[in-house]
Amino acid sequence: MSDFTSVGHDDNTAVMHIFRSVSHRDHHVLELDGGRLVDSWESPDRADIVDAACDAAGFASTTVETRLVFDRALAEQVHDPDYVAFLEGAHRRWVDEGNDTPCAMAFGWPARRFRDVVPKTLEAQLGYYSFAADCSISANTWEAITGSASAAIAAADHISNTGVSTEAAPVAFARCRPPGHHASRDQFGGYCYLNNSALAAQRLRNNGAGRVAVVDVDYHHGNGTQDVFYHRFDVLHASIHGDPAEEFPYFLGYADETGEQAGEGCNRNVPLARGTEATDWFDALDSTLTWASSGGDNGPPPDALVVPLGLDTYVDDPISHFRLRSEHYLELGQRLAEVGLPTVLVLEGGYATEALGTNVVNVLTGYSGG
Ligand code: Q9C
Ligand code: ZN
Repeated sequence: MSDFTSVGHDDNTAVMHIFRSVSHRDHHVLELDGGRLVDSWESPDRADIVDAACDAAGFASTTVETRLVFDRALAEQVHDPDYVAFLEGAHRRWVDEGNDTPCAMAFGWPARRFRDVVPKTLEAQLGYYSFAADCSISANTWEAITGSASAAIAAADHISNTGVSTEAAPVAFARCRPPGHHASRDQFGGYCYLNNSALAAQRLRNNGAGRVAVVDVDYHHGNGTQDVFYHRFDVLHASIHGDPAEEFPYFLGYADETGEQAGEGCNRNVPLARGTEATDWFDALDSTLTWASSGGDNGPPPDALVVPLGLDTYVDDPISHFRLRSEHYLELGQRLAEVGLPTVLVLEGGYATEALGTNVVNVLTGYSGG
């Protein structure tokens, strides 16, 4: 059974284990970008490149079987059950309604002073259950998103079960695709459908962690994860990201969003300007890790850490604008390991495919003391 009793983790020899999602290759969708419908930046190549690089570096891995691991009740703790059902059925309905295009895509959203009422038709529900046109639903999207969620769930179970017998805090890397941190309680967008990192955090809670901290290092604000936990005390959420005044998701991620009700003081945002260099980024990381590992603004320290791991902070990322270089990902891995908590790293963004394998391996290597 799980055991989050804290023990000394002086010996920094964490054994990294990778959990990979199946069925991701058949999820390839279109996005509206620069006024054109193009193949999504979030391509199947990304996961294949990460897998090849991790294999070459010698990390142990497990391929996660969705039907054995996907947990709908868990998904419904994090997401609106009607939203989950919508995702499952959307592409079938798209076809049944006579569409001959491959991707179901929204075109109208509930904007200011519109009503928050679930509409009836598929085309209206596509808008109701999403917030951006960079994200569509193809025939195999449900398979891929449940697979991706399963990788995160299996990684969470792994660190819960590894327990106190090991010398270093247990760690796992969920190689998820598609990513998840933009998916809110009831909206998809930003290439995300089910929130893999939120599922990992909730699973750790269900497995016995008293409190869980989520520290999101993707270039983009983790709006979905923030939304899921915004009123909650048991899961802290922090995100370091491009200032929403100039970057996606544009309408959430400001520093004054600190949580509400029981979650007041349990959310922290660090928006940074386009062009931010590694030194400033690591200053933000250090202060954020200190905040998270001490229990946020109030309450006890967390028992486990979830890191939505985006590699789109890389200097050559084609859609992002921070300036980290490949060697900085070794340092990121080291800093995360120094927190000393049982940790799940969850793959989020990162679109410079030529460097993505190296950058992921560097985080894992840095974490593992290499
Ligand atoms: N013109 C993640 O990194 N769309 N999502 C960009 C470019 C939004 C990124 C469009 C980017 C979403 C998981
Ligand atoms: Zn991102």
